[in-house]
Amino acid sequence: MGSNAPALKRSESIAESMPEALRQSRYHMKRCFAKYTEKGKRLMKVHHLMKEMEQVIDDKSERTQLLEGLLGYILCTTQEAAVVPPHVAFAVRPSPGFWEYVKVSANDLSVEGISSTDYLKFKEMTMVETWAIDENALEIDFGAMDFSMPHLTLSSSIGNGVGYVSKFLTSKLNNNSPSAQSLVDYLLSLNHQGQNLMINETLNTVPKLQSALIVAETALSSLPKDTPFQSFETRFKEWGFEKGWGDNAERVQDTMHSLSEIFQAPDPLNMDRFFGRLPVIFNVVLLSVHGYFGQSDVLGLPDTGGQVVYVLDQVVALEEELLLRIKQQGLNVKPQILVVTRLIPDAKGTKCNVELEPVMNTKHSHILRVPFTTENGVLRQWVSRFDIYPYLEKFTQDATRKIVEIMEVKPDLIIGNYTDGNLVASLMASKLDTTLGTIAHALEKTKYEDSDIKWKEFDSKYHFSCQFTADLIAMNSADFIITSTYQEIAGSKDRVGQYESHTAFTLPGLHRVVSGINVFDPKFNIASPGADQSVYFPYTDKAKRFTAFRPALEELLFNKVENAQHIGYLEDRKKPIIFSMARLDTVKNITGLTEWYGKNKRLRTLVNLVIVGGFFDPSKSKDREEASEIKKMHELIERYKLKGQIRWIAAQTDRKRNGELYRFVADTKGAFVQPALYEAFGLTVIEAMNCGLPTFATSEGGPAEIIVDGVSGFHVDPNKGEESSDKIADFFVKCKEDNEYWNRISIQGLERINERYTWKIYANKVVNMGCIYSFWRRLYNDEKKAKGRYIHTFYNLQFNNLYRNNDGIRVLVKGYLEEL
Ligand code: UDP
Ligand code: LCN
Repeated sequence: MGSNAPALKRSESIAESMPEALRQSRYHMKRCFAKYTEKGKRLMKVHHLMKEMEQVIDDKSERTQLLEGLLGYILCTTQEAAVVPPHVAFAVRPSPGFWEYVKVSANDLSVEGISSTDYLKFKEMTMVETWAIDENALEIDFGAMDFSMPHLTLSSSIGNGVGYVSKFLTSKLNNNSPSAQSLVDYLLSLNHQGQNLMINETLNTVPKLQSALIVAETALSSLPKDTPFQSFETRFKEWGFEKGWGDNAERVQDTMHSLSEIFQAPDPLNMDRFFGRLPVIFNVVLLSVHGYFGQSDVLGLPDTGGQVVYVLDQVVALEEELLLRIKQQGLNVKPQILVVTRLIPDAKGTKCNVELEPVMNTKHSHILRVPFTTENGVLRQWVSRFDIYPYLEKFTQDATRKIVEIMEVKPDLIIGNYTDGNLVASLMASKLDTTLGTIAHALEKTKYEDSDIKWKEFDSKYHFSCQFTADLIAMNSADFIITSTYQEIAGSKDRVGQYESHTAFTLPGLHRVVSGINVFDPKFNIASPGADQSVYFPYTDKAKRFTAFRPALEELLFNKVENAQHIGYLEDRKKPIIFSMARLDTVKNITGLTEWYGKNKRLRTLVNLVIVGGFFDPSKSKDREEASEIKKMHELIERYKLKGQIRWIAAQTDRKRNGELYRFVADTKGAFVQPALYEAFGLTVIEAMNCGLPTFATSEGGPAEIIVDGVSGFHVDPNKGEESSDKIADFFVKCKEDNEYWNRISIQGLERINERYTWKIYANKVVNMGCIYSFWRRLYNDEKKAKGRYIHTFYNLQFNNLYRNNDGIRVLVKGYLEEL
């Protein structure tokens, strides 16, 4: 479709504009629809639609003309079509988050707008007709519970939830509205271990609080700015003000003024400012259940990747932010953060069998490990994240007890990570009535084509029936959702977002989700992670560099011996290195990169290839995908005779040494390549960029947003190997021609990181979320309760049965128990 293709008129729906578009090319369209329907029922993707159209309209200029018109636009924005002759039902996505469904009759080309429910039924008809026509098929409709909560309306606003909640609060809290009293009640409820904060009962109405604020502000204006709160604490308490407003006269006055402004005429700026200063969060629980969760020697173990890095860095950043805020609030309180994970007795030499462990680089944060138990006792070994569901309910109960015992109060904020952590977090937050944030890292649904409609094909391996259901429960329970990038929520112009794919989908035989999540819900926020800048810093920071690792890195990269640590060798060590590091999952496409390199003679002449990931004996891998990727790596090294140009190094667990490894590669004027078939975010991308290493990263997923192509790095299309490997080769040719080119990309990568991808920016955003959504959930308490009851029913009647009756899981659980 040309860029000047006529878009829909704003006022027109697809259902309204399509008949005219079809009429204009009626002859061709009749033939086209006859072709679409001639094979009977089936599901078609946009490339199928295009291909068959090409077969029907063989004149290229006629085809181009058609594709440049409205019809081309409609076809290009179609995500899929369900063919049930004589009809073809289209799911059209004109822009991120917006969907429209229409059915077209192949007989007379009549067009009718249909609901998402009807579209899903069409889709089911192509596979499981009995379910599609079953009048009692279970339909899940979370949207039915959204009675009054405001929603965004523009695709471009998606992901800026906090900003819009401030705006919505502004209109809701205008003078004399009952919501202004809700704010007073909320302030009255703030306390730390039973001690009031901000105000006490003396100021229990808007007028009383407003007058007291005027008196207090006048008193404060006569004090030196740095007068400590303690000097006027007693007088303020008599007026009804408690601790929490600030640590000195200036800050207290500033906070009070923001509140006075809100009462007078609310505006988003003061709203943001005031909520950001409230003493709401002291005790935080972060749930990250699966994998080996430890601070050393765990990375690269099955199911143990970026999530662990993310959560550990997150704790450090959150604790720093809480300590800063608590000081500024004038309080003398210790924050507590507990990272809750599972205790694995067979810890494989890691500390995953230790119950309580302080988190490094923090003062008050711990990892708490709680074992999985069944009626047979404690489960000793690691369990894949795909098989984990049967253990989670009991784990939630045990962990909740333990958390309250250790914290001695209930947490103020619970944040879940990934499906299992999010499910546990939802159950826990509902039990404790605590504000809930969730983080997906990567939702699995979009990783596999048609994973919903064909769920049965995947279920024995992945148990997606459990996973997608758990994800729905968590995302609907959450008060706010933290995402790493926009694309995670709503995708891009052409690609459906991970959350967006849960808007309407169907698991035939289980349930039809007619409204699963609304990406325009202001609960969605983008807060991208950073990389630990004490570990990942520019290669040019000579004084900071961990030079002690040099000899070991020399050995790791250049020693010609093959051993359990490395295989292959680098004949010409003067060449720059292209480097990649990842778990050996299929989706990481490390084998793809190896093949691109193997096939591209020019690239092979220019650079060496270094891969870090997995290990070398497939028979020793317990992970289903890892074993096959290991085998494939060996085959590729043989097939393309890569020895002499490739070094394959086993998974590395020492972060500091890895930091130095990225810098070592930068010293060779090399590059980092992240070739994943799909990557949710991609921590390695920002680690490399932090080290000043020019980075080529996949155009599929988060990295496409992190890097501005050609400026702060480059995008590579994982599905176009030749084009991608040529792009990398072109870069190295250009570096030879222009001495400054490599440096420019390196510096621009660093600039991009410091503007957007740091933990400081992240922690500030997340604590603000905790503060503002704690009030937001109260304001919409009735709605929240109704949804809570619906979720409770769904969990008990559907989810619980799913994992109990899931044959695949039953066999696995039996297997685990027999090993005991
Ligand atoms: N990593 C590592 N050793 C390895 C492979 C990966 O230390 O052998 C680290 C890597 O530096 C990064 C994380 O594991 O911090 C991987 O995160 P990413 O977001 O790239 O991918 P994920 O594994 O979470 O899918
Ligand atoms: C999981 C993933 O797949 C990565 O893309 C992320 O970077 C990582 O988690 C941390 O969020």
